[in-house]
Amino acid sequence: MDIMKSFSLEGKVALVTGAAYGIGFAIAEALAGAGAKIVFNCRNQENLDKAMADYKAKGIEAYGYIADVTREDQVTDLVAKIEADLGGVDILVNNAGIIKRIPMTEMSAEDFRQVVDIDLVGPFICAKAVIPGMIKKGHGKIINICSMMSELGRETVSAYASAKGGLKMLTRNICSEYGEANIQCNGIGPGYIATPQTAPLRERQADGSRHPFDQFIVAKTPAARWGTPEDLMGPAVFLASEASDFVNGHILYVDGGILAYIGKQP
Ligand code: NAP
Ligand code: GCO
Repeated sequence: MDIMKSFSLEGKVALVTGAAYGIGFAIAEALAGAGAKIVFNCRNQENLDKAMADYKAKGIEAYGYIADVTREDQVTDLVAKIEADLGGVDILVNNAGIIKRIPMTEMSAEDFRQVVDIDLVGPFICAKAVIPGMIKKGHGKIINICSMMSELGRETVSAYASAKGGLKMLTRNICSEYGEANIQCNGIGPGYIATPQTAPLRERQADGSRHPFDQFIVAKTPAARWGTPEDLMGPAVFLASEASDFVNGHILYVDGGILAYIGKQP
């Protein structure tokens, strides 16, 4: 058996949501490197235009669309376009997501709903849109970008942790409901990754010292560093490829060991 062939994505079409930059961009780059055709979406035209140039600069002919994952009409239209133009979605990466860091008693129900809408309802809407086509094809890969907050809570992230905990269970439910159709649905749980989303947690202090949270995370991570979007590239190719055809309902934590470690004595 040519084991490396099982990691190939040649001939596959991957939809990576929210892949204008950050983790989604790196995952899309990885899937392209394994041979997949890349489709991505985001909400902001400026982000889309810059992303198209960034993909081109890396030699990737990506197809980019403005579509909000919380809008079922926009997602349905996007998937229909992919089916008409590219033959349908073989791999869905539910990456688009936001976070709001607000103490729960100060958070409005509207803020809570917006986070859950994007981080949990969005992946439901996107998975619901692509599964019928995957059933017709006789195969499909869905990768939900979960979080350490699928397992742990912390101050100010009640909405995000609730959404990501729900996303872990949505992952397991899609596995349960569509495994028989040869659809594998797994999650990737990144640790603390250096992207725009976590930039506020790494900002230098006025006196030039490192942010206390930055120091906390480095002390709490056996790898003694923040992750980078590139750290997620290999795991994403694995879960998107035939190499993981018997892996289903699994959350693969790519966190430098942080979930396994009590943390260094101060
Ligand atoms: P990011 O840098 O903030 O990028 C988020 C991306 O999602 C952007 O492209 C954004 O583009 C898009 N997006 C946001 N809301 C959207 C919507 N409603 N519809 C379509 N696109 C939307 O975030 P990131 O750090 O790369 O994180 C990506 C995913 O990984 C998220 O699900 C996040 O929760 C998860 N994660 C991140 C970390 C970390 O430490 N960074 C760790 C664990 C998990 P527009 O604003 O233009 O729409
Ligand atoms: C936070 C961070 C985390 C990371 C990630 C960890 O405020 O605690 O943003 O939530 O983004 O989800 O896995």
